[in-house]
Amino acid sequence: MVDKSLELFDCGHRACGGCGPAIAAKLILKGTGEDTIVVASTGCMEVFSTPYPETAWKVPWIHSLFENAAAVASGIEASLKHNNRSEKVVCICGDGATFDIGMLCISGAFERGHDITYICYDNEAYMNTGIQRSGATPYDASTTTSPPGKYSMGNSRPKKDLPQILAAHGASYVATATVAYPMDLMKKVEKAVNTPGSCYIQIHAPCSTGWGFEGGKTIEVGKMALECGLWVNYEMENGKLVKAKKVKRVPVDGYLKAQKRFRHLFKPAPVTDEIAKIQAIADANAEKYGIDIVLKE
Ligand SMILES: Cc1ncc(C[n+]2csc(CCOP(=O)(O)OP(=O)(O)O)c2C)c(N)n1
Ligand SMILES: [Mg+2]
Repeated sequence: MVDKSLELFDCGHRACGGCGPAIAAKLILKGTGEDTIVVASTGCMEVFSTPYPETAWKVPWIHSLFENAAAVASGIEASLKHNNRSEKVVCICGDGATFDIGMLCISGAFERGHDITYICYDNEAYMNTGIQRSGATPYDASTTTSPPGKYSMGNSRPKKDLPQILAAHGASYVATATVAYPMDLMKKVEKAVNTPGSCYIQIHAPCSTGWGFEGGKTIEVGKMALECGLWVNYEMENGKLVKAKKVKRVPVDGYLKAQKRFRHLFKPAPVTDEIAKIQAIADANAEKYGIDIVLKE
C-alpha cells in the first residue's frame, strides 16, 4: 500500500482560499505515491501550482497544451513500457480540458488502451479564463457565457455524462469521487493506478470563486452535492457498475442556495419550475445508480 503520509503536493502555491482542485491535487498524490509522472493541461491548477521558477509538485510533472494531455501521457507510457520502467502515468486536468477540447485525445488514448490514469478535477467551468461554461457545467448554473437574464435561466444544457462515455470505450476502471470524502478519493486513485489499462476518475472539486461561496465551505458544499444526488460517487469495472454510495437524499434546494451561481433561481422569488427540473436530474441520478437508502418498515 502507498504511504499516504507523504505530502507530494506542497503548500505555498497560489490557489484561491478553499480551492477544491488544490485539495484534489494533494489527495490524488497521496493515492498515487511517489513513483508517478503527472501530465497537466493548462488551467487553474497548472497556473496556481507552477509559476516559473516555482513548483508545488514533488513528483515529475509535465505541462501539456489545453487539449492534448492524454496524447502526451500516451507517449510517456509507451516509452516507459519500452524501457521496462514502472512509473505510473497520471493526467490531472480540468473539466474544460477533459469534457471539451481534450476529448479527441482522451478517446484515442482509451481506445488504444494505454496504461494511464486520467483524472479530471471537475470545477464545472473554465475557471482560469474567467468562469466560462464547459460541457461539465450543470443545468441552470450562471457563468460568464451562460448568464441568466431575459432569454435564459443560466446554462441551458445538462452536464455531459463523461464517465459513461469513457466506460463505453472499454476503460478498465471508471470512478467518481469528491474532495469532501478524502479517504474514498485516495482509495479510488490508488486502485486506478494499480489497474492495468486506461482508467478514468472524475473528482467533484468545488470552486469558491466560480461557484460563489466562502472558502471555508468547500467540504460542506461538496457533501451537499452528494447528499442531494446531483453528484453520485460510484465505481465501474470493465463497463459495469460495481458500487455506488447510498445516501439519505435531501432536496436540491440547500445545495443550490449555498452557491451564488444558482442565486437567480431564488431571487427575487423562487423559480419553482426550474428548481423542479434540477430536482428531476437528481431523482434520475438516484434511480440510475440506485443510491436511495430505503428504510425498512
Ligand atoms: C487551444 C486553447 N484554447 C484556449 C486556451 C485558453 N485556456 C487556458 S485554460 C482555459 C480553461 C481551462 O478550463 P478547465 O480545463 O476547466 O480548467 P480550470 O481553469 O477550470 O481549472 C482556457 C480556455 C488555451 N490555453 N488553449
Ligand atoms: Mg474547470
